[in-house]
Amino acid sequence: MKMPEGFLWGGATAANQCEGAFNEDGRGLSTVDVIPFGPDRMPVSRGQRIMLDCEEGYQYPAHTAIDMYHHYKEDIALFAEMGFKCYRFSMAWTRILPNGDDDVPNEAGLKFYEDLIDECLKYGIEPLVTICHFDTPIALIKKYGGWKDRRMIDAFLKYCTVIFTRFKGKVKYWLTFNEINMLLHMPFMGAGLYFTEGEDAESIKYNAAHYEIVASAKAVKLAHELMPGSMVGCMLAAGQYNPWSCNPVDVFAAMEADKDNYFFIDAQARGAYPVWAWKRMERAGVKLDCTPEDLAVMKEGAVDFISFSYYCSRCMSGVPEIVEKHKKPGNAAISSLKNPYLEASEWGWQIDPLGLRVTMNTLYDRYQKPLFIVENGMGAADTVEEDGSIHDPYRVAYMRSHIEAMLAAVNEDGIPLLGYTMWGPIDIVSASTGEMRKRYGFIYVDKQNDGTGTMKRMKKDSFYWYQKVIATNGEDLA
Ligand code: BGP
Repeated sequence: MKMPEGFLWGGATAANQCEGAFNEDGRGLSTVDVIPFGPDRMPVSRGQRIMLDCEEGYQYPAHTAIDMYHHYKEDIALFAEMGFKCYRFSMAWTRILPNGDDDVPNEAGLKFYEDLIDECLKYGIEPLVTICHFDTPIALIKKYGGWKDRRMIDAFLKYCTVIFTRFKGKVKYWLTFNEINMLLHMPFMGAGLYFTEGEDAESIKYNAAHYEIVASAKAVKLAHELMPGSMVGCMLAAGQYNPWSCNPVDVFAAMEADKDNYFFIDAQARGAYPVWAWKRMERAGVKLDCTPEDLAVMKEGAVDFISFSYYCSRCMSGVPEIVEKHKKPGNAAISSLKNPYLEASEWGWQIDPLGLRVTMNTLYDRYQKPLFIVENGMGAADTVEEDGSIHDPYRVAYMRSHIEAMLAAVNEDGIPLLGYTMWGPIDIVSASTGEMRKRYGFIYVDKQNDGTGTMKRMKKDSFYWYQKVIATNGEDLA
């Protein structure tokens, strides 16, 4: 089996996890810059521990990351050597509008992305741009409280107008918000939200979600006006919930858990909230600040394609004792039970390639729009041998089994799929833990958890494997 001609093979990164240079050339401060490494990372990401500036005694991985800001030419050359047809990256909002809503954009920021895009185009690599990947400008959090406030919509549109005008003709594929459903699970990382004593967190989260959904729809409309022929997608942190057993209460619980995530994509793909969403909000006592104009905008701004990340499936039961007993420990951003049928990575992410095929079928049945897998991969610790080689058969095994599932979904189930940009083709900072040790790359970067390292880039065994996969359009996965 192989993929159709023109299939967009490639890799994906996010600005804050690779660029570094957090305060260079006029860049403003963003949420991701103040999310520290260590035990406070999750409380800050969740909006429970308020940190709106860099504090003494903390290490902030995004400040230097892998310094792609200064290495992008070398890195894109390596992507081209692997045969990439597509590179998904995000623009840092505050590199372009340092305060989030400046009237005059920062030319140095725009120039950086222009050079990066030109570098991709030089090799025939199609850029796929995420407009907002976990980075709300701190200045807008101080001004509005982040996406708590409707005025964020205009700020976001201002940013979109600047980048659409500048990059039209060069960038065809765009994504509005990375993993928009993460807003519910990691509200500060997802939308710059934090909560103080006595605040109604549920209402704040759903209203912020609504403002992002409206902003996304307006961005789709604007993109179509300013860049005819452009394609704009939504982006879901996917991974279907399996019922713990065939007990109907488990089946129901799994369906309900899925709805937390479909809430967003249903609205972005269909241009309207599903009926159950209104009931859910009513039950939770959420008063949604939704105007008739918002509903009209949502209708007109439905997305062109559905993109998603897939790392693992999830599992849920409707029986409280089972949930208690089998709940995954630790810091998982999205809750799940431990599925006894599946192996897991060192970080406890369960490996379920068939779940990717299930997810693809479900999403296509639900929306009838082309899909794009924009993240998939395995975080693992690597060892550099004395001769500089890096043997990573575990990574190849994970990728192979998922690409097999993807090939089956396309060839045997007939699902339209635009492309596959695996996550982290080069080692970058982990979003959930802030570690460097959790590596996804085909290219190793000499940067360690404590911030030390030469930043030297080295090819792992998997580099040559992916090169062959792309060269044969997925036919040779050996
Ligand atoms: C997704 C994010 C990415 C990314 C990836 C892997 O949730 O969109 O930014 O990092 O997950 O997660 P982690 O880095 O925590 O291993």
